[in-house]
Amino acid sequence: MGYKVVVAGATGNVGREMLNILAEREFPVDEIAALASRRSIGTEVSFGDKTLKCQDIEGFDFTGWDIALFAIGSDATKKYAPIAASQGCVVIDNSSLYRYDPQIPLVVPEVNPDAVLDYKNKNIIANPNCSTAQMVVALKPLHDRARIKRVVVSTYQSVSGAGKDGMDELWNQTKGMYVPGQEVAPSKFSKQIAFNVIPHIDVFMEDGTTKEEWKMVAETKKIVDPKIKVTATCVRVPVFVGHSEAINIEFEDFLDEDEARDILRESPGILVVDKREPGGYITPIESVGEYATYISRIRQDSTVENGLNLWCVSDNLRKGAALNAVQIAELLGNRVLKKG
Ligand code: 11C
Repeated sequence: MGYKVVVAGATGNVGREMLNILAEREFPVDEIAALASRRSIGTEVSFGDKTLKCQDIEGFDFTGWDIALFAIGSDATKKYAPIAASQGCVVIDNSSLYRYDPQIPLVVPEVNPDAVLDYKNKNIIANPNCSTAQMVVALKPLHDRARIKRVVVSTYQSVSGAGKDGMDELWNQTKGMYVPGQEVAPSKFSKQIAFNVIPHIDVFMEDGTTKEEWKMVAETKKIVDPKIKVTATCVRVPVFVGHSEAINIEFEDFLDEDEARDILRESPGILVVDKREPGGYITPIESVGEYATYISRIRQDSTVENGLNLWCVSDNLRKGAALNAVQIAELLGNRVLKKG
């Protein structure tokens, strides 16, 4: 006996990946419903070798459904998640709406699996931001060994983080560069993204940071340890899928680069690719469609007492969103709901 599973936002980048990953990982599904907004009712989406027709999320009765994976953005989540939760369906939400609510667990299964049990508070579990998810998978085992004091991270984030419109803008703008009269002006992004980089993701905060940068700080504290100080610079780059991060870590205790490499090699969710030669590292295009968070360029930072640098790459639509959500569903299934 399996679960009755809902995927809300099934036509979006993340919703489609949720369906793919549920099928790939053979999540025990008895029945599945793909939900979307009114304009996408009837749109067909794939679930393994099956095709599902999207149903209207408005008015959908979640009673009797076990788990709902939500990828519909904060505004729609605000409307529909409380309905699903109150009808007894556990919501695993990919938006930022509930992440900072102390009552709601924010879970990365490799890092804080026990937090999933707090789902009971509101029948809702939050999925972190993509740039945080991959970083904390790498930080946690190193923190357990040498206690992290401070993290300085610069991100190189793909346009798929901004949804299909972001991907279309990069594609059309790049093509338009070569066709006189077909130039595409910035619309989804604040400046040209083709052949450029933009140091701005999400809205600006009062202190000059962006919300994306603030999320990395707040979410790392909630998931790993509130004592860890994080400072981030988040940058959009002309890459379709795969976020990269240059991470500088300062520890309380000394951690040798070789030991760090061994620890990361043994850690769940991580693949170390770290040869000190041309090509001996991972680039975002190689992470596409994969589950792993890849770590390369592990090296001592001798400019601080106990410092380490590393390069971290992952598929932002997978570990950064859909995969993490499905892993939470698996955790919930194994630890709490126990069917399948
Ligand atoms: C981006 N990280 O790359 C964002 C997308 O809070 O879930 C995901 C935003 C979020 O633009």
